[in-house]
Amino acid sequence: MDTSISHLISSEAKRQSEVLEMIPSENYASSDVRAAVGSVFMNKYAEGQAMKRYYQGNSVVDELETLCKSRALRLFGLSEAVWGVNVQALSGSPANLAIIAALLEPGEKILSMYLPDGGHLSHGWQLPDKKITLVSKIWDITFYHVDTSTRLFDYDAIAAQAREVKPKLLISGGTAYPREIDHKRMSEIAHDVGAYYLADVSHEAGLIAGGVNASPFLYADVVMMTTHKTLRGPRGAMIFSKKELSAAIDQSVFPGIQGGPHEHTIAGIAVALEEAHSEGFKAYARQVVTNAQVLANYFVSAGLDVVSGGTDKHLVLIDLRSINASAWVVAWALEFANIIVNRNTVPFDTGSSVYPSGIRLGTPAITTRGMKEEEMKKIGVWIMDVIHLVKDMHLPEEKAERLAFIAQTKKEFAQHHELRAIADRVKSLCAAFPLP
Ligand code: DSN
Repeated sequence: MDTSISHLISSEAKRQSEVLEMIPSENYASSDVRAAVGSVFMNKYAEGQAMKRYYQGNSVVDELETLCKSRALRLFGLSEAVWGVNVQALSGSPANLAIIAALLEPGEKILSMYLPDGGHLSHGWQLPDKKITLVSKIWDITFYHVDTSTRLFDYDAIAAQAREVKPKLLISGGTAYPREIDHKRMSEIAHDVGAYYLADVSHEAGLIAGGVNASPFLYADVVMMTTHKTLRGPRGAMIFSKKELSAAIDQSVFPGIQGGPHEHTIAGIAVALEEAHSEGFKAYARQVVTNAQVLANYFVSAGLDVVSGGTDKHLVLIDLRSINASAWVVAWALEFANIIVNRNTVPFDTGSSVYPSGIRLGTPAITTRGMKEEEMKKIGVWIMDVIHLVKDMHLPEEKAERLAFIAQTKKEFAQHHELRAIADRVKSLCAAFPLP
């Protein structure tokens, strides 16, 4: 055994068990999922699709991948006659790249959500003077925004923009939009201008599987989801596409952008799909949303600016500008209190991606531990206590001063009595809710 690595694995397991993991895109996969990912399937090359491989020795892998795909279709109630599914994309960003490359010629137009409003990098993020992502270097990207006052999708505005831009692809979904998306309306907007509609439901996949968020499958041409967020599987992705698009998407994944698929991950995805096909998972998905709503309501009542006033999902986005608090300071103070969230851009952010104005937090992982409304109330109070403790601390504007402040603040937080007291309470709560 490599003692250095086994020591690090133990340290990370201890860290995960002693903190409230509240980054909304994270979760705890079951031991069965982890066993499948650590299995002998990692030793096999399996380029191509089942029964059409380039290498010998794939009879068992073929069975595995076929089973995984049929479980994926079953979980979302899809007919094999209408939908195809690809389970080989390594994760969400390569999956989106493969979809776009399959559907569009280079230079064609994409209309997608503006990243700081809650979109995703892989939907073509670029700055006015700099192409940041490969997608933005190859295709012509225009972004839509949320409404300035409600911070919700303004479907009429998106429709008007689509008529003007005439994209070949309309993308919805992202990382920090706390409300349900009207997939019917988005597909109509796309189809009215002759575009495909891609619903990226990476964040809410488990909530859709559990029946608490609306399914996009009646409307979208392609649905992409990662498998490690609310779906609680290993890190990976699945691309569902209308049958007539599936061959092009399969070829775009391999050989278009990837080599051999990670069959050990596909084994883990197959296990997660079976776990999600259960009454227990439906109850989990309901509790994820209930827990997030308890937290959102508490933060609203405590005077915070919860973006959109609440949540329909697993995530809560808080704009800290209304209380003039620094998201960097709050996120780090929370970490020293054993509560892990991420600092995040908010709609119409005046900060930057490194120093944005909000924090994003979510309930998938703590709900997997079995925490419910009662625990959410305690957690909400602890988070507010931390915010009150540090809300008057601000990052200096000037770079050298800022770096000195960051180093000094982390040292202070490590010794901070009140933060340590909250961290102890968090650890006790976590001890009562062991990891799967
Ligand atoms: N990084 C993921 C998230 O946190 O939402 C999306 O890719």
